[in-house]
Amino acid sequence: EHKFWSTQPVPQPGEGPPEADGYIDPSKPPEEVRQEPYQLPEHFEWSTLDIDDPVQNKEVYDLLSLNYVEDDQAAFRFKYSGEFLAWALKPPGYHKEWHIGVRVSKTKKLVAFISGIPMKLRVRQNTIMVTEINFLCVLKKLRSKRLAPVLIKEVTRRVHLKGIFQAIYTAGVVIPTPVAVCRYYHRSLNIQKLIDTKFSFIPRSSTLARMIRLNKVPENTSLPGLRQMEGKDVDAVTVLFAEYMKRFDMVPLFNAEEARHTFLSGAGRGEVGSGGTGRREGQVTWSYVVEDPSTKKITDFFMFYSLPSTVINNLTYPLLEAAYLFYYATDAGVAPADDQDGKVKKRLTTLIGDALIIANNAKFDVFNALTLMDNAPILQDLKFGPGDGFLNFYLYNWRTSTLAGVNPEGDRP
Ligand code: YNC
Ligand code: MG
Repeated sequence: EHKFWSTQPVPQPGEGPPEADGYIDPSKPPEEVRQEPYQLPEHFEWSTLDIDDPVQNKEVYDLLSLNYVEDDQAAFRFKYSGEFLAWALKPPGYHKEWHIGVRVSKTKKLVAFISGIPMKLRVRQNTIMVTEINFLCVLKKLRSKRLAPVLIKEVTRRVHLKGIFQAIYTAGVVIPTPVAVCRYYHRSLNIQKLIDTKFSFIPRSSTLARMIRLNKVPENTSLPGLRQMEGKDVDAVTVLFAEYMKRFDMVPLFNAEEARHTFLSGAGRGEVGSGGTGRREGQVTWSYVVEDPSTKKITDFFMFYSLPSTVINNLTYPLLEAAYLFYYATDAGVAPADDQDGKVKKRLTTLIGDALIIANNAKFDVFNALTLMDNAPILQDLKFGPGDGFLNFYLYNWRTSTLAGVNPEGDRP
């Protein structure tokens, strides 16, 4: 079935839940790690990409723009910006050796890519150093030639050389073996455009006018003390986030420096932006805090990021502007993740409702979220609808039982 994945240290089909959490293969001392790069097919060569170099950044951008993830109907394709790539690939302590390309030896054309970044991850009660693998991409013309396994083995080797033996990654495809499955939900903002690009359809029982009315978003945010996050908020947000994330079973652990990078991406770092309307050129993240007007305490935080998709074969609308809900935290939520009095749900509905208003004012067409963290219970009230997309979460060389409670409504159709 899985010629490659059956050889890898991942839970195999039919294994059942493990007796205890832990690694599959033990770590190796550096001298036992393979020192030579894996062999590529003839006429191809390895190339380490420098994402800070505008020329190389553009090469990755171009490869992904034309060849990265599409939906099942091949109607939309993710279009990560160069700024997004710089943000995603260069957290504090990143290794440039983990930004791996494959080039045609003769022409030097970039034809494949895979990346890893370091991250501290808590999985239930264990904290492990992992690499987060992302942006695996092979030129369309070179598909189904078993190049992907070579890229995966090479990144694994380079990660092992740095003393890391576990990884986290997500994919739309199902391979051995997801640790969690989430469903994409979508909140329509620009109805007219979503219909014209066939992202959404008018149900038989509705009309365009009715859909526009139902999805109307207020002009002004509702929470007193809501403002853009700034550099001076980093320490408070780092603590708020760490406390809130104790509710969940698989979470990244950020120190203040990592939080600053993740929450205030390059473009917005330490700057005060445009006050939530409009957007700055190349802006990747939108991060906001609630500062209690009387105590001056930071009580809440949220962020979303900009990830447009190419609308394939649409000349009127070449780009769908999508905002993705990313991290958030509120002091209404503490561990464990129960919410018997509905306090968290209530607070988050207001908080993320304000995120929708900011995204709408910034002219995003749609606001996307996954069924993870505390999202699922608030999606319906905020008029999100289920999409066709699912996202599978994977751990490499780490066993734990399937994460529960992540996916209450996420059954595959
Ligand atoms: C995938 N997305 O099953 P078997 S997500 C992992 N993730 O192996 P070939 C994948 N494996 O089943 P193609 C995968 N897609 O025979 C396919 N595979 O065991 C497996 N698409 O290789 C597949 N980007 O080269 C099969 O396939 C084998 O030419 C087949 O290339 C695949 O970034 C791909 O969706 C995805 O560019 C490169 O289709 C290509 O089709 C493509 O013949 C569009 O490969 C873009 C796209 C994937 C986005 C992502 C996360 C990747 C995670 C990789 C696994 C990391 C493991 C941990 C490593 C570090 C460990 C440490 C320490
Ligand atoms: Mg291939």
